[in-house]
Amino acid sequence: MDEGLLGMCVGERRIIIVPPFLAYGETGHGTSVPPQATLVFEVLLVDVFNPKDDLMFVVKEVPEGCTRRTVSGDYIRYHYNGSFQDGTAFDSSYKRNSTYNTYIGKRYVIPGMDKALLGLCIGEKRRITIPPHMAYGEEGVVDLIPGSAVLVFDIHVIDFHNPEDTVDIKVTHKPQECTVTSEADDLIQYRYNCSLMDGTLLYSSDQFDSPSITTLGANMVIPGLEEGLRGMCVGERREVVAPPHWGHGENGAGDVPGSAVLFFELELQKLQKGIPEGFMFVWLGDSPDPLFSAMDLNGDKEVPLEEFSAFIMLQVKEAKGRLRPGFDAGTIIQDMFNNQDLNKDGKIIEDELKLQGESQQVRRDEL
Ligand SMILES: [Ca+2]
Ligand SMILES: [Ca+2]
Repeated sequence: MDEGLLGMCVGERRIIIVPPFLAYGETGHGTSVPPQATLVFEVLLVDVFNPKDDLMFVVKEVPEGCTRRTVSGDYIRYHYNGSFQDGTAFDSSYKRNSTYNTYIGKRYVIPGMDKALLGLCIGEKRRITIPPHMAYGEEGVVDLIPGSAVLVFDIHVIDFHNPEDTVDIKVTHKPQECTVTSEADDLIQYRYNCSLMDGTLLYSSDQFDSPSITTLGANMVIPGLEEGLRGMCVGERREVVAPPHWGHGENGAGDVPGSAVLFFELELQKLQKGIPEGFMFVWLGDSPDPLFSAMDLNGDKEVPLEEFSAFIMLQVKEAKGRLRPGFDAGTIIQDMFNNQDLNKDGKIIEDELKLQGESQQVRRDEL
């Protein structure tokens, strides 16, 4: 039998005829094998390994332009089909409709897989063969993996990142005229596509009827997108890769799976410079002088909230002043009015404006 099994490959079937002198000879064996019996075995080789085997892999697919490969300490998300050497499937991440996620090199997975996950590219597909001493050993796993089984995994790397990663920004188009760039407080309009690293499109500004508008620094978008939108000029395009700790984190959100790396394609369409921290309204040129008579639209020497509001909105409309972008104008104007109406009687008179101006430099700058 020893001889008959040599040189077989997995899946091969053989009839092995063993003469008595190579089997149980003159004595036979128990009640089932009589003396001098020639034995006929039908053999199917299911699984083979050598204790000296290392894991083996075959690269099935590597995306073009792969510049970074997994190292120990990275966090990887991958899909896999697990089978035995005879092709029988025992597990698959696809049937759970969720990637398998793990840190590499921290022994969270079987030793063979921990080693096999090194040196991979995003999008790469490999077939990995792991001998039992690098998998579940002689014990196996009850009801799932027999003892001493060789495991074959077909894996597809969806993405990986390192906890140290920051946002990766690649400028794909820069307009010739690029002097005014986006920064905190600016109100911007932009186009974007947001995808997973395997190319699955999650969100796109083209899906919405209204344009995507945000105030930078106002915590309105995920930090990775915020970072990617900074320092852009109108017309500039970028590709931005945001690791999950700059995105939706371990839990994900909406269609974004937990710990997913996000890929953004961005284009800045409009840029409106914002207002410095601490201000809610600024004059874009010189303020009217004298201010009170400009504010007192009907000339009755007092300015109630309605009149004050009409005055401010007129400045905004004529681009003489700017309210803080991204905030409710009515609320801002009410606050500004309350600051000027020192005696809280619901109207501003000239003396209040003067007093305010003399007592608080900051307030005068505001209005
Ligand atoms: Ca008035
Ligand atoms: Ca008053």
